[in-house]
Amino acid sequence: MNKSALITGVTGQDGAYLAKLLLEKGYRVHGLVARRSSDVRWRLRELGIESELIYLDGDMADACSIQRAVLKARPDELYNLAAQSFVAASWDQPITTGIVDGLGVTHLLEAIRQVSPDTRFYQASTSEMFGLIQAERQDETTPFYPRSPYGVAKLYGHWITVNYRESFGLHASSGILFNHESPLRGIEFVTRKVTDAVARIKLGKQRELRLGNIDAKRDWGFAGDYVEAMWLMLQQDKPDDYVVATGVTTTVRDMCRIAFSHVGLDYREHVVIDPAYFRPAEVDVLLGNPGKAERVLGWSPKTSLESLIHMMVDADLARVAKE
Ligand code: GDR
Repeated sequence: MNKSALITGVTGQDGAYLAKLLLEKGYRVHGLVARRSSDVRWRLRELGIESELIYLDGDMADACSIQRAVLKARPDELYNLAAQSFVAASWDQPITTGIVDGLGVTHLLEAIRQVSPDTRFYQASTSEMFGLIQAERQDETTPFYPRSPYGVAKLYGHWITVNYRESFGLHASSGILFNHESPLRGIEFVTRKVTDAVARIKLGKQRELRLGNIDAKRDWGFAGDYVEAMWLMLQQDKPDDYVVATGVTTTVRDMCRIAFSHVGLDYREHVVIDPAYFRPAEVDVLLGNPGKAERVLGWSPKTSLESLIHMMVDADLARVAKE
């Protein structure tokens, strides 16, 4: 009998890549989808897997719908990738962010505890939990000091996962993932905003690109590599928490330079600094140490930032040219 998986947030970037990986491994893949009017399945279509998933209606804010989905899917593995994941928006919607990204995790853990205690659980934790805490390289022992309602909500999700593991013996693991990008990244995030603009400027459809704090430093990896680490965590005998990162940090400015120069442009001629994109509180530097994931999971990142950004610019050039 094939293994069964349930992915919340299956229509997001990571959900789409993870669904593809699990289908390739022979899993029956269920995806939790909230009812929305707009087309949310475009990523699954781009990966050619839209018709291969089993869709279950459910909303992270609604415990009943979560329990029903867990009962229906009876998953061997449940991956919680659902979130209000845009940091900047979390100041505009702090309550929704808290309910979905924080309490929503408890809805899932309770459903597992009550109706499916053998289900293994993955929680999408984040480097945003480190926030203000700078370390030479942030790892599983680095303290947390989140800097946004998003980071605060995710910290609750992280600790409730640890707590249910310790309280009830659930096989529950957290991946503390640093920024991870791809051609399927939402346009609101800075890498994709830049690569889309590079394509539009190159093709004469846009002139300038307005950005906020381009001195922020991020440890950026490829989402396709990172979903493998999620799967590996749930294959271990013991649940645990792991940092997933590249161990290299780059400024937004240098990421722009890489993207623009890929098509022979100079970012300084197009990027305009706009205070509207500055955040009420910023995380200045993120740099992770993936040593534990390398040692225990045998995982390491395969894609450099240069090849990631080139992949994204090329995909956006093709997409914009077709518009
Ligand atoms: P982040 O990603 O907040 O790190 O969270 P994002 O790409 O939004 O920002 C990265 C950095 O770029 C700066 N920046 C801008 N950001 C955006 N979005 N738009 C701009 O115009 C802009 N100009 C400068 C930001 O200030 C920031 O410093 C991502 C999300 O995927 C989270 O869900 C996830 O948990 C973390 O990564 C790890």
